[in-house]
Amino acid sequence: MSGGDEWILIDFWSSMFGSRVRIALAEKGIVYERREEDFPKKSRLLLEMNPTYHKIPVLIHNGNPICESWNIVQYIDEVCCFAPFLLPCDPYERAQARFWAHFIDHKLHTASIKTMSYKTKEELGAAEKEMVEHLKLLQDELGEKAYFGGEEVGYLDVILGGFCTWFSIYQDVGSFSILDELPKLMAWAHRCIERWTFSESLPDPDRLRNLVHNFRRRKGIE
Ligand SMILES: N[C@@H](CCC(=O)N[C@@H](CS)C(=O)NCC(=O)O)C(=O)O
Repeated sequence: MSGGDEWILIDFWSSMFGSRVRIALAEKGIVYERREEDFPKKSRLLLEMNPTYHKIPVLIHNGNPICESWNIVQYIDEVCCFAPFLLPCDPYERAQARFWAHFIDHKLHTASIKTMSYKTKEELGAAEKEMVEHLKLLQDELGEKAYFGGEEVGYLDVILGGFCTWFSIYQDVGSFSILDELPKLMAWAHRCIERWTFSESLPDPDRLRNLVHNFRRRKGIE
């Protein structure tokens, strides 16, 4: 990487996946140009740069598109081979970090969608139970550490960090208190949000709350 590199991020403000990339770029101190999508329309640039999935985020580095947030964050860490290092050096710890990132995308994200789109009290109860179970496993993985990366922010902090603003929205839309059930994980989220690299990368909570309620009204569930 050189000082003359060009970084463009195709993004959408509310996205937990886009937030991850914003956090990683901020942690590495990379200046980039942000191109905001106007969903549900999709720009020609997005269709061209992510012809497989047509999804944001896409990071374009010197003209080369990189897709999938978990992959983009790893790419940033590899190309910007200077501190703060996000992925651990130890191969076993790296494997563990990638395992939990996969868990977040496949288990936690699915439960999150269910929590947003429930129709009946029973569906909400089941979705919340699932969500809390998944988050408890992540809280156990965090243990007594300040961050998943240890004393410093690491890969998993960035990957789960994209969800930080969403935690309050789950509580707002649902009927449970994540704070009471997951005090250590919520303290972690608070620590993250205190960093400018997270707070400036995460969506505004009020705007996000409105978006979720509008989504639920449009779907006829509110
Ligand atoms: N696995 C992808 C998920 C990306 C994703 O779901 N992006 C959403 C926004 S949050 C999107 O582009 N949605 C547009 C669509 O599905 O048409 C990643 O990690 O980047």
